[in-house]
Amino acid sequence: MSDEQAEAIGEGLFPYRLASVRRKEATGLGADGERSIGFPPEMGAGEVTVGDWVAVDPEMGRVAAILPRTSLLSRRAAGVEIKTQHLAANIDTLFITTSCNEDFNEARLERYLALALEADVAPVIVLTKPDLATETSAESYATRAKALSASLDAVLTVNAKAPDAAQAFTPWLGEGRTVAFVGSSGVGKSTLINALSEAEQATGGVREGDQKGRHTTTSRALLPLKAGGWVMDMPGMRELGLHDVAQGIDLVFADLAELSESCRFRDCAHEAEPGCAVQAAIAAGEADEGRVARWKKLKAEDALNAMTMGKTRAEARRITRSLRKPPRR
Ligand SMILES: Nc1nc2c(ncn2[C@@H]2O[C@H](COP(=O)(O)OP(=O)(O)OP(=O)(O)O)[C@@H](O)[C@H]2O)c(=O)[nH]1
Ligand SMILES: [Mg+2]
Ligand SMILES: [Zn+2]
Repeated sequence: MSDEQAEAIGEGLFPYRLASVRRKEATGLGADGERSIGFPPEMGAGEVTVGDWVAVDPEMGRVAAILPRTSLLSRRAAGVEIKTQHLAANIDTLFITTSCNEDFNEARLERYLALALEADVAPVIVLTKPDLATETSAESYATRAKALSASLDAVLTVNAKAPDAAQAFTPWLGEGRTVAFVGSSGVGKSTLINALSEAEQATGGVREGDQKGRHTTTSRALLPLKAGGWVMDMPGMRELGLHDVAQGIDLVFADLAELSESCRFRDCAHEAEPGCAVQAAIAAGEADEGRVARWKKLKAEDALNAMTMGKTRAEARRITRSLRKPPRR
């Protein structure tokens, strides 16, 4: 717990860390061990998330306050309506996990990077299953991963089933630290967590044809580590919807964002405008065309989401106003 969190616990209340959250109740870990914690009527389960520190009223057994967060990872919830879903709170390091096979996808990794950097969480890319790739290709995956962003904390290549799998992670673990694993189903998140924590999270096989996982982990869970600190397991995500991550995108592509400040036009789309510094860098071989294309696509998606969100709010205001108006006679 941070000092700020400790100071925010009110009189007569006790701190618990949420290890799992369901619709009507959560499981909290505190000084007296594990307990079930309810929500007050005015609070929805969506307001708290796994990893949250909460102050609990011991008699009511309910959340009295959510303690200030050091970080909050959120994504766009699935569905046509634009809503956010909190994924995890108080995470220090995000281990973005992918395997040395068809799962490796630059555009998807960049989305995870934007998610982490937007929330001020240090991103590390973890490449699993090097033992199933030929040695040269495992290395080339690492090279591609390192080229994604200067904001990456590290790129690790780890055989999750090897007896020394946990060792690579020690720099990010320890008392007071919280790490989380994200990535597609079947890449080895739970296998790694079992290696780190002596937990027994279920792990599952992958499909023969395309190596896709079977969604073995079905809910988020926070596990305390024996050596101190915490690790969070997450279900594999089919896709990561982003929302409100303009800053995160600028941090992933900091070099391109900086470059674009030298474009002649402030609103340069980096297509065929005269004086475009980004196109000039591509022509000079200093910027990768594919990466620039992915940057533009991600920015466009974020801008569109922000616009749609604005519209939805305006629409909601209009409806609210019309409801308040007295009916005309
Ligand atoms: N050979 C090899 N197999 C691995 C490695 N990492 C994971 N596996 C295997 O891949 C399968 C899937 O691993 P899980 O740990 O269940 O994957 P997960 O990411 O937790 O998947 P979900 O819970 O579905 O999101 C299991 O059969 C693991 O034993 C690795 O580095 N090398
Ligand atoms: Mg799992
Ligand atoms: Zn430009």
